Amino acid sequence: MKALEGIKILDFTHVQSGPTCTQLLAWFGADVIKVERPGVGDATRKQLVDVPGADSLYFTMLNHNKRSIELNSKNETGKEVLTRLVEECDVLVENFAPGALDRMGFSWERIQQINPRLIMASIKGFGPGKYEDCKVYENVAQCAGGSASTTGFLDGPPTVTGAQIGDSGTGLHLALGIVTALFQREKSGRGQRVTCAMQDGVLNLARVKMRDQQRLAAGPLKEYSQFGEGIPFAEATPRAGNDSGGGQPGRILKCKGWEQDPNAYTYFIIQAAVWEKVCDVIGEPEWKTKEGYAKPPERLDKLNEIFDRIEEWTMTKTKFEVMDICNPLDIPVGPILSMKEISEDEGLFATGTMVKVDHPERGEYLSVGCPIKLSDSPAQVRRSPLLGEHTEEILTDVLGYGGDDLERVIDSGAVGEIKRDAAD
Ligand code: CAO
Repeated sequence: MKALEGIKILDFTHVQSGPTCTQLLAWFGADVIKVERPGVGDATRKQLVDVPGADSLYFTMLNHNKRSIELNSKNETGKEVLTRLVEECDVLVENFAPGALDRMGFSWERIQQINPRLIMASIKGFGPGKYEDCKVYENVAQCAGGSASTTGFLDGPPTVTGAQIGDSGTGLHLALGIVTALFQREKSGRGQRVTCAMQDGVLNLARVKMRDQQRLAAGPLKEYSQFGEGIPFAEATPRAGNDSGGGQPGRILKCKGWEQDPNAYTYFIIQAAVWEKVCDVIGEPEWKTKEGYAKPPERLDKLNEIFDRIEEWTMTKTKFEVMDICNPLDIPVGPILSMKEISEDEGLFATGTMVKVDHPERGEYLSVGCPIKLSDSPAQVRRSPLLGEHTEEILTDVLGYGGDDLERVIDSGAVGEIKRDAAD
């Protein structure tokens, strides 16, 4: 039995933020019914296409383990079917532009009338306030949530990160809100609204930078490289390059082969507790006791010199050799792994974090599996559905349509063309 078995999700999500959330719920065993516009579907199906005619990786990697029903929610019969879905499902998840669901005639008030046990979960770009009506994408959220202003180098512009903290990060937050609301419903019997704004989700992940904003009032942030370099702090948390956020000096350093390989680098942290081991490893044993080097505060104005010396050593080793040498000594290091290296990492395939999935249109492709492991409910990654692949099965098995009634719905044009031979 899967953890969320028996829970039905009306998945009205699209693009990335919402689908990330419902994909997690599907991996945990919920029956996720993805509602898509007839003949069109989630826009990502046709975005960044690599195999002509097939659903894109953008779509297939965000919609595993779901079923797809085509449904025009603005058509009268479509509204009837949607109402039936609201009656049958436990959770509705959506990330439409603000007001879109109301315009369809499915406001929160209306949904509560139809099914008071339903949990309605929404992602919007901003919470209530002056920006609440804005449409928002990933990088807008990274900027508005404070991440971009604190990412990058001091002498460069604000920078966005490759990790999709606005979209996937908010999807993750919303999933927690949904299972929490399901837990409360066990006791209260009532559904509730769950909302998560992308700005808020990013800010939550940038929490330590808000910590630093307040610490600035008490003086300069000594663990930032700029302190040791004698560069004054301004009013806001600055960009900290590759400094580590936890107060221990850290940098990204070149390793053997860096001239050809853009990822031949390692992260290297000089934790106070292992300073002596670092000195031995790099061949500077006298730094263990030398004045100006022995104690962490004394080293702050020498970090460039120290890391240059460590880099001289790391450049004689591959990033994996650095890891092999430093790890047994508890010196925290981390190789900069490329997506290519990760895509070939057998260990990640063994744990299901990376998976190979078969797809009728595109053949075998790689995907990232479920990063959260439940011992009693292991995730089995199944391919994403083709557009409308399960329309008939959902109308009959979930909603109980049959006979003439089913034909009426199909003939109304509300559910697109029925696919009776969808491939496995
Ligand atoms: N049947 C009929 N109509 C449908 C439908 C269906 N099955 N599914 C969607 N529609 C309609 C919507 O009702 C809406 O119509 P109205 O504009 O008349 O209300 C229309 O399709 C477009 O929906 P949208 O405004 O949500 O889509 P968009 O492409 O214009 O905007 C996005 C996309 C992501 C910017 C916007 O949805 C948004 O801001 N969402 C919230 C924030 C978010 O999740 N952003 C992350 C996106 S991932 O980077």
